[in-house]
Amino acid sequence: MIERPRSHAAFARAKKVIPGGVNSPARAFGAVGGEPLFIKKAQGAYLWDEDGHRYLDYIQSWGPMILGHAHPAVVEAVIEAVHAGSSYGAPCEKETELAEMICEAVPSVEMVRMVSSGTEAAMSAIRLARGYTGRNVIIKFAGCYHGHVDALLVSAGSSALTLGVPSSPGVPAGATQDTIVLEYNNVPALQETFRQRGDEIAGVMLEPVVGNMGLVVPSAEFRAELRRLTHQYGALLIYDEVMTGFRLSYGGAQALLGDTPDVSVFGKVIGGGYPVGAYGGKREVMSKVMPAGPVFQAGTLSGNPVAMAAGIATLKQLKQNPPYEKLDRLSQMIEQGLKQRAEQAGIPHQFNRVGSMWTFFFTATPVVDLTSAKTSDTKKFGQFFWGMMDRGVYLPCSQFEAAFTSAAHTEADIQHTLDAAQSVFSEMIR
Ligand code: KE4
Repeated sequence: MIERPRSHAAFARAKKVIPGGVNSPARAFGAVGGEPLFIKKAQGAYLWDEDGHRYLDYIQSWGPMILGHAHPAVVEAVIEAVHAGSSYGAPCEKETELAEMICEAVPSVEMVRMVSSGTEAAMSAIRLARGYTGRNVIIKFAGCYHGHVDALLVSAGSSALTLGVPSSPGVPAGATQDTIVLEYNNVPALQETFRQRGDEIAGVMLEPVVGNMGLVVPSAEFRAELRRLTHQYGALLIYDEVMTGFRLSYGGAQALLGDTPDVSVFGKVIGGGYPVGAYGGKREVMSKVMPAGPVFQAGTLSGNPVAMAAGIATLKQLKQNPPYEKLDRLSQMIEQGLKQRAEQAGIPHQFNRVGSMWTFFFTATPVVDLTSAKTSDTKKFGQFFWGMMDRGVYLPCSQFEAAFTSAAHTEADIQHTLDAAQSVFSEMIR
């Protein structure tokens, strides 16, 4: 493993004043061993660490940087905005402009409320579902992650799963007593739950394409039953598009799949790397949100003009120069190249992908839910992760995360990625 003395020193310093030396456990490298790299700068498809090493970036801040880092249009918009002040505590037109862009892009969304993170958006969507229906029970799916919301931090994916702590200390039983956790893609379990408790269910929340147990695709039957049963029993269908929104298509996963949820949750891409989350849906539902309706939700920096400027600039780029065909083509090159090299090396694997979100699983078992995802050899993943890192390719630091291709990646970058993987696979089977 390459020595990285400056990151090592930075980590030691950080651990003295920040729990675990990081501001989010997902970055702690707990799942792959070793120490996190401290990043000095990012540009386009690349990250540079404090020791001056350059990496091809497939984590992209866990999804927001679809255009690549420090895109000139976003930088320019943010600089212009910041000179006009960074937060007013009063409404400004930029909030309306981004809301209009989201509503125009996502037909199921007629109104939207801005917040400052995906967690805040998911938490608020749950409260709205409960306030709108007058019911308490929420269904979520094992392996899906919706931020660190007490009610949903049960069998969560992402770092909670990675750290082997599917439900966290500090979450009181009262906060999760109304949360039912089912297996993703398990249609009979969904049907039985609605049969037994349908009139208690306020909402069903899911990642419409999952990133947080590694990439997992919903079956058409699962999606159809979700929509049919929620309609039949008067529960809200909530698509958490924090990761997939404006990433899998300009209209998100729901546009790609042809689905119409009642409420959608957004984050990541709509902030262009700045703190933005949002939840939106039908006018009739969203009109319940205060001050239009009685369901309380508020936030000091919600819709602040600088983050709005970054989101608007990002969505303008995505609308004017849609990268989705390129993202799919480059990601398909990765898929075909990695599968071919793994087969040649005799390494059991699965490769799941939708557009520019993908995961290479070290398992021979098709990955369709959390149980099958967890058949993956996480030790092998750690070897792969560090082998690729030492060859200048920065992958998500967990087997149970999705990797992201950006519009800044080039075919040469993909070729470098495949050459590195070939070298690592050869090392792994020696
Ligand atoms: P944030 O609160 O981190 O902005 O969003 C929470 C969230 C909600 N829904 C989905 C589908 C998400 O993927 C996320 C956050 N994703 C993780 C990585 N898988 C963020 C990384 C981190 O927590 O540091």
